[in-house]
Amino acid sequence: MLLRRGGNLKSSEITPELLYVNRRQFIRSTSFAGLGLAYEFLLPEFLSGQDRWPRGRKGPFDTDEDPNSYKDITTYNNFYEFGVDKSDPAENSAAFRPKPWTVRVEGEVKKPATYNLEDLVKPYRLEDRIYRMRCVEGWSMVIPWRGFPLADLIRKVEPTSRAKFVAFETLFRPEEMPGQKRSVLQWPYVEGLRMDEALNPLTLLAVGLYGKDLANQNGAPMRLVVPWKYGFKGIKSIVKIRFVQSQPPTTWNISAPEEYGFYSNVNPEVDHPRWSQKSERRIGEFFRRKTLMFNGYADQVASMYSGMDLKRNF
Ligand SMILES: Nc1nc2c(c(=O)[nH]1)N[C@H]1C(S)=C(S)[C@@H](COP(=O)(O)O)O[C@H]1N2
Ligand SMILES: [Mo]
Repeated sequence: MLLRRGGNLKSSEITPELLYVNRRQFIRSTSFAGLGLAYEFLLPEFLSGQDRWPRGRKGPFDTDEDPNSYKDITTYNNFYEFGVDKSDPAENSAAFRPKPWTVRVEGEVKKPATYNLEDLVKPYRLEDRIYRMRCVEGWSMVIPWRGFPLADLIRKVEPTSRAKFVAFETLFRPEEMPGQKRSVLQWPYVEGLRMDEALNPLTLLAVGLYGKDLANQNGAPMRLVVPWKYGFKGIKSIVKIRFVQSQPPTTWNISAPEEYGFYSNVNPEVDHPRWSQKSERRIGEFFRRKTLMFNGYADQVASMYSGMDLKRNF
Protein backbone atom coordinates (compact mmCIF):
# COMPACT_ATOMS: atom_id res chain seq x y z
CA MET A 1 0.00 0.00 0.00
CA LEU A 2 2.69 2.44 0.98
CA LEU A 3 4.80 1.36 -1.93
CA ARG A 4 2.02 2.16 -4.35
CA ARG A 5 1.21 5.50 -2.76
CA GLY A 6 4.85 6.34 -2.77
CA GLY A 7 4.95 6.37 -6.52
CA ASN A 8 3.16 9.70 -6.44
CA LEU A 9 5.17 11.21 -3.63
CA LYS A 10 8.41 13.13 -3.67
CA SER A 11 10.80 11.47 -1.25
CA SER A 12 10.96 14.75 0.69
CA GLU A 13 7.24 14.37 1.42
CA ILE A 14 7.59 11.03 3.14
CA THR A 15 8.29 10.95 6.85
CA PRO A 16 11.47 9.14 7.86
CA GLU A 17 9.44 6.72 9.90
CA LEU A 18 7.21 5.75 7.01
CA LEU A 19 10.21 5.10 4.85
CA TYR A 20 11.75 3.02 7.54
CA VAL A 21 8.80 0.75 8.21
CA ASN A 22 8.21 0.51 4.52
CA ARG A 23 11.74 -0.54 3.83
CA ARG A 24 11.77 -3.18 6.54
CA GLN A 25 8.56 -4.72 5.32
CA PHE A 26 9.96 -4.67 1.84
CA ILE A 27 13.15 -6.38 2.90
CA ARG A 28 11.31 -9.04 4.87
CA SER A 29 9.07 -9.81 1.95
CA THR A 30 11.91 -10.50 -0.47
CA SER A 31 13.84 -13.72 -0.75
CA PHE A 32 17.01 -11.67 -0.29
CA ALA A 33 16.21 -10.96 3.34
CA GLY A 34 18.98 -12.05 5.66
CA LEU A 35 21.44 -12.70 2.87
CA GLY A 36 22.95 -9.26 3.27
CA LEU A 37 22.84 -8.74 -0.46
CA ALA A 38 22.63 -5.35 -2.05
CA TYR A 39 18.87 -5.15 -2.08
CA GLU A 40 19.02 -1.44 -2.66
CA PHE A 41 18.84 -1.59 -6.42
CA LEU A 42 15.55 -3.44 -6.05
CA LEU A 43 13.94 -0.60 -4.16
CA PRO A 44 11.44 1.58 -5.94
CA GLU A 45 12.95 4.76 -7.23
CA PHE A 46 11.30 7.03 -4.69
CA LEU A 47 13.13 5.27 -1.89
CA SER A 48 16.55 6.21 -3.18
CA GLY A 49 18.30 9.51 -2.66
CA GLN A 50 18.85 11.98 0.14
CA ASP A 51 15.76 11.34 2.21
CA ARG A 52 16.07 7.59 2.36
CA TRP A 53 16.09 6.17 5.83
CA PRO A 54 18.02 4.30 7.04
CA ARG A 55 21.17 3.66 5.06
CA GLY A 56 21.17 0.28 3.35
CA ARG A 57 22.97 -2.10 5.65
CA LYS A 58 22.67 -2.96 9.29
CA GLY A 59 25.68 -1.41 10.97
CA PRO A 60 27.79 -3.15 13.61
CA PHE A 61 26.24 -1.05 16.38
CA ASP A 62 22.60 -1.56 15.37
CA THR A 63 20.13 -3.70 17.24
CA ASP A 64 17.90 -5.57 14.81
CA GLU A 65 14.83 -4.88 16.94
CA ASP A 66 12.19 -2.65 15.38
CA PRO A 67 12.58 1.03 16.32
CA ASN A 68 9.76 2.76 18.12
CA SER A 69 7.72 5.14 16.02
CA TYR A 70 8.87 8.73 15.59
CA LYS A 71 5.67 9.70 17.36
CA ASP A 72 6.42 7.55 20.44
CA ILE A 73 9.99 8.82 20.59
CA THR A 74 8.90 12.47 20.45
CA THR A 75 5.81 12.38 22.69
CA TYR A 76 6.82 10.04 25.53
CA ASN A 77 9.79 11.80 27.11
CA ASN A 78 11.59 12.62 30.31
CA PHE A 79 12.95 16.17 30.25
CA TYR A 80 12.12 17.77 33.59
CA GLU A 81 13.17 21.20 32.33
CA PHE A 82 9.81 21.14 30.53
CA GLY A 83 7.72 19.40 33.20
CA VAL A 84 7.56 16.04 34.94
CA ASP A 85 4.89 14.25 32.88
CA LYS A 86 5.84 12.19 29.85
CA SER A 87 3.75 14.43 27.57
CA ASP A 88 5.13 17.71 29.00
CA PRO A 89 8.37 17.97 26.97
CA ALA A 90 6.52 17.77 23.64
CA GLU A 91 3.83 20.18 24.84
CA ASN A 92 6.00 22.78 26.60
CA SER A 93 9.16 23.01 24.50
CA ALA A 94 7.96 24.91 21.43
CA ALA A 95 9.43 28.19 22.71
CA PHE A 96 12.84 26.63 23.33
CA ARG A 97 15.50 27.94 20.91
CA PRO A 98 18.30 25.45 20.25
CA LYS A 99 19.85 27.84 17.67
CA PRO A 100 22.26 29.53 17.95
CA TRP A 101 24.02 27.25 20.41
CA THR A 102 27.45 27.24 22.00
CA VAL A 103 29.21 24.47 23.89
CA ARG A 104 32.07 25.16 26.28
CA VAL A 105 34.81 22.50 26.55
CA GLU A 106 37.06 23.12 29.55
CA GLY A 107 38.88 21.74 32.58
CA GLU A 108 41.74 19.25 32.34
CA VAL A 109 42.19 19.62 28.61
CA LYS A 110 44.97 20.98 26.41
CA LYS A 111 42.61 22.68 23.97
CA PRO A 112 39.75 24.29 25.86
CA ALA A 113 37.35 26.06 23.54
CA THR A 114 33.92 27.58 23.14
CA TYR A 115 32.33 26.19 19.99
CA ASN A 116 29.36 27.15 17.93
CA LEU A 117 27.46 23.92 17.63
CA GLU A 118 27.97 23.78 13.84
CA ASP A 119 31.75 24.14 14.26
CA LEU A 120 31.83 21.52 16.98
CA VAL A 121 29.96 18.95 14.87
CA LYS A 122 31.44 19.74 11.44
CA PRO A 123 34.68 17.69 11.65
CA TYR A 124 32.89 14.44 12.38
CA ARG A 125 31.11 11.93 10.22
CA LEU A 126 27.57 11.51 11.53
CA GLU A 127 26.45 7.92 11.96
CA ASP A 128 22.98 6.44 12.27
CA ARG A 129 22.79 3.84 15.01
CA ILE A 130 19.75 1.96 16.25
CA TYR A 131 20.11 1.60 20.03
CA ARG A 132 18.06 -0.09 22.70
CA MET A 133 17.29 2.49 25.44
CA ARG A 134 16.14 1.68 29.00
CA CYS A 135 14.68 4.19 31.45
CA VAL A 136 15.24 3.59 35.16
CA GLU A 137 11.44 3.79 35.57
CA GLY A 138 11.01 0.42 33.84
CA TRP A 139 10.15 1.29 30.24
CA SER A 140 12.28 0.99 27.14
CA MET A 141 12.42 2.08 23.51
CA VAL A 142 14.49 1.44 20.42
CA ILE A 143 15.73 4.70 18.92
CA PRO A 144 17.57 5.34 15.63
CA TRP A 145 20.02 8.01 16.72
CA ARG A 146 22.21 10.16 14.52
CA GLY A 147 25.44 11.38 16.05
CA PHE A 148 29.16 10.86 16.46
CA PRO A 149 31.26 9.09 19.08
CA LEU A 150 32.06 11.29 22.08
CA ALA A 151 35.54 9.73 21.82
CA ASP A 152 36.13 11.66 18.57
CA LEU A 153 35.65 14.97 20.36
CA ILE A 154 37.69 13.88 23.38
CA ARG A 155 40.67 12.97 21.20
CA LYS A 156 40.49 16.29 19.43
CA VAL A 157 40.55 18.42 22.58
CA GLU A 158 43.33 16.36 24.20
CA PRO A 159 42.57 15.78 27.89
CA THR A 160 45.54 16.02 30.25
CA SER A 161 46.70 12.95 32.17
CA ARG A 162 44.82 14.30 35.19
CA ALA A 163 41.44 13.99 33.46
CA LYS A 164 39.71 10.95 34.93
CA PHE A 165 36.02 11.87 34.42
CA VAL A 166 33.93 13.97 32.04
CA ALA A 167 31.19 16.20 33.47
CA PHE A 168 28.27 17.53 31.40
CA GLU A 169 25.85 20.36 31.98
CA THR A 170 22.45 21.21 30.47
CA LEU A 171 21.39 24.74 29.56
CA PHE A 172 19.80 26.84 32.31
CA ARG A 173 17.27 29.17 30.70
CA PRO A 174 14.04 29.25 32.74
CA GLU A 175 12.36 31.70 30.31
CA GLU A 176 12.35 28.90 27.73
CA MET A 177 12.46 25.91 30.06
CA PRO A 178 9.44 26.44 32.32
CA GLY A 179 10.22 23.39 34.47
CA GLN A 180 13.31 25.23 35.73
CA LYS A 181 11.08 27.71 37.55
CA ARG A 182 10.29 24.94 40.03
CA SER A 183 12.87 23.14 42.14
CA VAL A 184 11.84 19.54 41.38
CA LEU A 185 15.53 18.98 40.62
CA GLN A 186 18.62 21.10 41.21
CA TRP A 187 19.33 23.13 38.04
CA PRO A 188 21.19 22.99 35.80
CA TYR A 189 20.92 19.24 35.21
CA VAL A 190 24.40 17.69 35.44
CA GLU A 191 25.78 14.26 34.55
CA GLY A 192 29.11 12.52 34.24
CA LEU A 193 31.04 9.54 32.93
CA ARG A 194 34.31 7.91 33.86
CA MET A 195 36.90 8.53 31.12
CA ASP A 196 36.83 4.94 29.79
CA GLU A 197 33.02 5.08 29.59
CA ALA A 198 33.21 8.37 27.76
CA LEU A 199 35.73 6.88 25.31
CA ASN A 200 33.74 3.68 24.73
CA PRO A 201 32.77 3.48 21.04
CA LEU A 202 29.08 3.03 21.98
CA THR A 203 28.92 6.45 23.66
CA LEU A 204 27.44 9.03 21.31
CA LEU A 205 26.84 12.72 21.16
CA ALA A 206 23.53 12.66 19.31
CA VAL A 207 22.31 15.55 17.16
CA GLY A 208 19.42 13.76 15.48
CA LEU A 209 17.14 10.77 15.27
CA TYR A 210 15.29 9.14 12.40
CA GLY A 211 17.62 11.09 10.16
CA LYS A 212 16.32 14.49 11.34
CA ASP A 213 17.69 17.08 13.74
CA LEU A 214 16.76 16.35 17.34
CA ALA A 215 13.35 17.64 18.39
CA ASN A 216 13.49 19.98 21.38
CA GLN A 217 11.91 17.34 23.61
CA ASN A 218 14.69 14.85 22.79
CA GLY A 219 17.47 17.22 23.87
CA ALA A 220 18.12 19.55 20.94
CA PRO A 221 20.57 20.44 19.66
CA MET A 222 22.99 17.88 21.18
CA ARG A 223 22.65 15.28 23.91
CA LEU A 224 24.50 12.29 25.31
CA VAL A 225 23.49 8.68 24.51
CA VAL A 226 24.89 5.86 26.66
CA PRO A 227 22.83 2.78 25.79
CA TRP A 228 24.06 0.40 28.52
CA LYS A 229 23.08 2.86 31.28
CA TYR A 230 19.70 4.02 32.53
CA GLY A 231 18.27 6.83 30.44
CA PHE A 232 18.92 9.63 32.92
CA LYS A 233 22.66 9.40 32.19
CA GLY A 234 21.81 10.67 28.69
CA ILE A 235 21.89 14.37 29.53
CA LYS A 236 20.08 16.61 27.06
CA SER A 237 20.75 20.05 25.54
CA ILE A 238 24.40 20.12 26.59
CA VAL A 239 26.18 23.48 27.00
CA LYS A 240 29.26 22.41 28.92
CA ILE A 241 31.71 19.50 28.80
CA ARG A 242 34.30 19.62 31.57
CA PHE A 243 37.24 17.25 32.08
CA VAL A 244 37.83 16.66 35.78
CA GLN A 245 40.05 14.73 38.19
CA SER A 246 37.38 13.25 40.43
CA GLN A 247 33.89 11.82 40.09
CA PRO A 248 31.52 14.72 39.38
CA PRO A 249 28.12 15.23 41.04
CA THR A 250 25.11 14.03 39.03
CA THR A 251 21.58 15.39 39.26
CA TRP A 252 19.62 12.26 40.16
CA ASN A 253 22.28 11.17 42.65
CA ILE A 254 22.04 14.58 44.35
CA SER A 255 18.25 14.27 44.37
CA ALA A 256 18.03 10.72 45.77
CA PRO A 257 21.45 9.15 46.40
CA GLU A 258 20.10 5.85 47.70
CA GLU A 259 18.07 5.38 44.51
CA TYR A 260 20.38 6.62 41.73
CA GLY A 261 24.10 5.92 41.74
CA PHE A 262 26.85 7.41 39.60
CA TYR A 263 27.26 4.31 37.41
CA SER A 264 23.59 3.48 36.81
CA ASN A 265 24.42 0.59 34.55
CA VAL A 266 21.32 -1.30 33.49
CA ASN A 267 21.34 -4.33 35.80
CA PRO A 268 18.39 -6.69 36.28
CA GLU A 269 20.07 -8.05 39.43
CA VAL A 270 20.06 -4.71 41.26
CA ASP A 271 16.56 -3.57 42.14
CA HIS A 272 15.65 0.06 42.53
CA PRO A 273 14.73 0.50 46.24
CA ARG A 274 11.08 1.01 45.22
CA TRP A 275 10.71 -1.46 42.31
CA SER A 276 12.31 -4.41 40.53
CA GLN A 277 14.54 -3.85 37.51
CA LYS A 278 14.22 -7.45 36.26
CA SER A 279 11.79 -6.58 33.49
CA GLU A 280 10.69 -3.65 31.37
CA ARG A 281 7.81 -2.54 29.18
CA ARG A 282 8.83 -1.68 25.63
CA ILE A 283 6.73 1.34 24.70
CA GLY A 284 4.13 0.11 22.21
CA GLU A 285 4.10 -3.45 23.54
CA PHE A 286 1.73 -5.11 26.00
CA PHE A 287 3.78 -7.87 27.61
CA ARG A 288 6.86 -7.06 29.63
CA ARG A 289 10.30 -8.20 28.50
CA LYS A 290 13.21 -9.39 30.57
CA THR A 291 15.78 -6.68 31.11
CA LEU A 292 19.24 -7.67 29.88
CA MET A 293 22.51 -7.10 31.75
CA PHE A 294 24.03 -3.82 30.53
CA ASN A 295 20.86 -3.48 28.45
CA GLY A 296 22.19 -6.14 26.07
CA TYR A 297 25.56 -4.42 25.52
CA ALA A 298 27.60 -6.62 27.89
CA ASP A 299 29.98 -7.80 25.16
CA GLN A 300 31.04 -4.23 24.50
CA VAL A 301 31.12 -2.84 28.05
CA ALA A 302 31.37 -5.54 30.76
CA SER A 303 35.18 -5.51 30.77
CA MET A 304 35.19 -1.89 31.97
CA TYR A 305 33.66 -3.06 35.25
CA SER A 306 35.60 -6.28 35.89
CA GLY A 307 36.55 -6.49 39.54
CA MET A 308 33.95 -3.88 40.53
CA ASP A 309 31.11 -4.74 42.88
CA LEU A 310 28.15 -3.66 40.77
CA LYS A 311 25.74 -3.88 43.72
CA ARG A 312 27.77 -1.34 45.64
CA ASN A 313 28.65 0.71 42.55
CA PHE A 314 25.06 0.84 41.29
N1 LIG B 1 18.64 17.73 30.97
C1 LIG B 1 17.94 16.60 31.12
N2 LIG B 1 18.37 15.47 30.50
C2 LIG B 1 17.67 14.31 30.63
C3 LIG B 1 16.51 14.24 31.44
C4 LIG B 1 16.08 15.45 32.08
O1 LIG B 1 15.06 15.49 32.79
N3 LIG B 1 16.81 16.59 31.89
N4 LIG B 1 15.84 13.05 31.58
C5 LIG B 1 16.63 11.82 31.37
C6 LIG B 1 15.83 10.60 31.37
S1 LIG B 1 15.23 10.06 32.87
C7 LIG B 1 15.63 9.85 30.24
S2 LIG B 1 14.85 8.35 30.30
C8 LIG B 1 16.09 10.34 28.93
C9 LIG B 1 14.91 10.34 27.96
O2 LIG B 1 15.33 10.69 26.66
P1 LIG B 1 14.25 10.77 25.48
O3 LIG B 1 13.11 11.60 25.98
O4 LIG B 1 14.96 11.37 24.32
O5 LIG B 1 13.81 9.35 25.21
O6 LIG B 1 16.63 11.65 28.98
C10 LIG B 1 17.47 11.90 30.09
N5 LIG B 1 18.12 13.20 29.97
MO1 LIG C 1 14.76 7.77 32.58
